[in-house]
Amino acid sequence: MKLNTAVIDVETLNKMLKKKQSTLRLILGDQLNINHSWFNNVDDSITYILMEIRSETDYAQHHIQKVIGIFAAMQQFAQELKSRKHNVIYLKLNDKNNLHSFDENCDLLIEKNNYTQFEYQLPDEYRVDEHLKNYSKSLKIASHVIDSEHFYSSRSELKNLFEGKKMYLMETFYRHMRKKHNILIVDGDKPLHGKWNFDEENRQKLPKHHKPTAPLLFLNDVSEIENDIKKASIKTIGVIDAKIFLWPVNREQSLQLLEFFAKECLPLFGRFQDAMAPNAWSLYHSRLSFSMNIKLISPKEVVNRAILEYTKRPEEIEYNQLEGFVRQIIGWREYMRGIYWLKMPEYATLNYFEHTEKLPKWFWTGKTKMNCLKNAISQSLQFAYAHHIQRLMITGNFSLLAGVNPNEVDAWYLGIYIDAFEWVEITNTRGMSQFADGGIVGTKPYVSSATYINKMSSYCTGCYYDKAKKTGYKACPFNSLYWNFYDKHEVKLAKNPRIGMMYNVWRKMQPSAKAELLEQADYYLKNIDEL
Ligand code: FAD
Ligand code: DLZ
Ligand code: SF4
Repeated sequence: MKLNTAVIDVETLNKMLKKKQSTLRLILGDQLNINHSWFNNVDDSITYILMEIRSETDYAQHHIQKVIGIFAAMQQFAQELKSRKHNVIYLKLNDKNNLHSFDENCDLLIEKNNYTQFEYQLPDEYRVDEHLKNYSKSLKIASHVIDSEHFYSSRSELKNLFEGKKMYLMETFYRHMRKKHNILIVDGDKPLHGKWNFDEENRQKLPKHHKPTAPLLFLNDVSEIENDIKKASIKTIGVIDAKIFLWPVNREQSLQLLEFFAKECLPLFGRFQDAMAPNAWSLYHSRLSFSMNIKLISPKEVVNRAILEYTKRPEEIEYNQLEGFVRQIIGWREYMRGIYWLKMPEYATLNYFEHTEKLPKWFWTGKTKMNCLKNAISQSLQFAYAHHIQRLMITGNFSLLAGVNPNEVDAWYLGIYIDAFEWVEITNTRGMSQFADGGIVGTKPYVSSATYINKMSSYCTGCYYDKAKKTGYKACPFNSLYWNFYDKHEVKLAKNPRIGMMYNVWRKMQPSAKAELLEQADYYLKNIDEL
């Protein structure tokens, strides 16, 4: 007998067998984008699956508000899809048939419901990307991956832009994005108002009697979700009052927060972007990172809404407020993502200064006499939020000066903030804040003594320590730790043109003064849990 052989794919085989085509589409907890093309048409042969699973609740010790926020948003999103007549399966945390991993749950459903195709959107996190790539390869049915249709740039855009270059300057990337997307551009490729970056007009301290606008908060009752999390004994950090979960959990609330930002906060956003004050936990910041990172709203919507407000109120909103805000989103946010996809997985292992210390215990309680750290940490535990300068120049600055292992620092940041997803957390923490990448993201380490903290905040006024003292009783720890850091890393840093000046000061200091500073730093480092 003569045999004919041919290579055919699974899809063709299914068609030949006249098997009814049906597709399982996986939606991750940070892919809640209702405007994705997946949802343009209702198709009865397609089923969407969302799942609350231990692989995701346990890969970091998350803030309780982060887990609740993601579950609440996932549940609302599933409801929204159902109300639009899509087929949806929602696996809750304590469902008996929940196997707690993306692949095992999908396997079970594929077997039970005979799906002929599996589809997912490009994940934002390397770990999940690898997991789903391998899972797809292992499947006996056809599988497809599609873009998440959220970002301005593709995963490889930054890589392509800097091909053959040694430095990955954010400013270069930002200008490229402005031109490519025609944002705040005139005459084809020129920056509006003659300059690309108006940063030097920002960065002011809050005036003494200035009362910042109160933040818009939501009163979401999430007690049911909190009970589920407690029942499953998931280890979390931080606190929650489950009757008043204040973060947006759906698109409508996210759009309300965007409106509030445009009307109330944008006019002073840039000016007080770097300011810090006790009891004012978000100042004029947008608090839109959570909504954007889980894709309830898109960066385009946010940028366009801010530009519209500026256009409507040119007398009230100075251009530097707008440009500063747009730069954070089309510049920093997209840039960090590009660096992530360029440098992972190696990026997660970088430790330029070879730091090995542990974080002080009070990073989990806020119980320290250092007022700046007490405020930044306490508000993070209370709200799962701190703004950029608190993250960079208070907690990040201290961790770097204290020589903490970047793995420890990353784990803390990945857990504590409601907006923390690895692609944007690790590049900011390990890169920008800890300089563990040796200068890929930043051109110099962000460290400071009390001088900077006092310049940008009123924390020092109420502090146990004395901001002006470098050594001795109640001397501010930042002051000696700062010089200790430069001394310890002279070989790695002295040649950096942005730091050379500091080494001139250090070298000219009296040997006795230097020794006193190093002794003070040594004492503080040995007694770090008591600070
Ligand atoms: P706004 O001040 O209102 O800024 C508007 C938007 O710009 C933000 O929502 C955010 O999407 C974007 N943005 C601003 N700065 C950055 C930046 N450096 N990188 C990326 N996007 C930026 N951001 C996260 O979204 N997730 C994180 O896990 C995260 N971890 C950080 C860790 C450290 C050590 C540092 C220094 C920064 C981190 N950031 C992170 C960046 C930034 O601090 C937050 O995006 C911002 O504080 C979120 O608050 P907001 O929405 O009120 O921001
Ligand atoms: C962060 C998170 C948490 C805590 N829980 C879930 C979950 O139960 N189910 C889910 O689909 N996603 C969750 N996420 C978000 C994922 O970790 C995120 O989708 C990946 O990190 C990819 O970016
Ligand atoms: Fe922070 Fe030092 Fe100021 Fe105290 S004195 S708030 S520790 S910088």
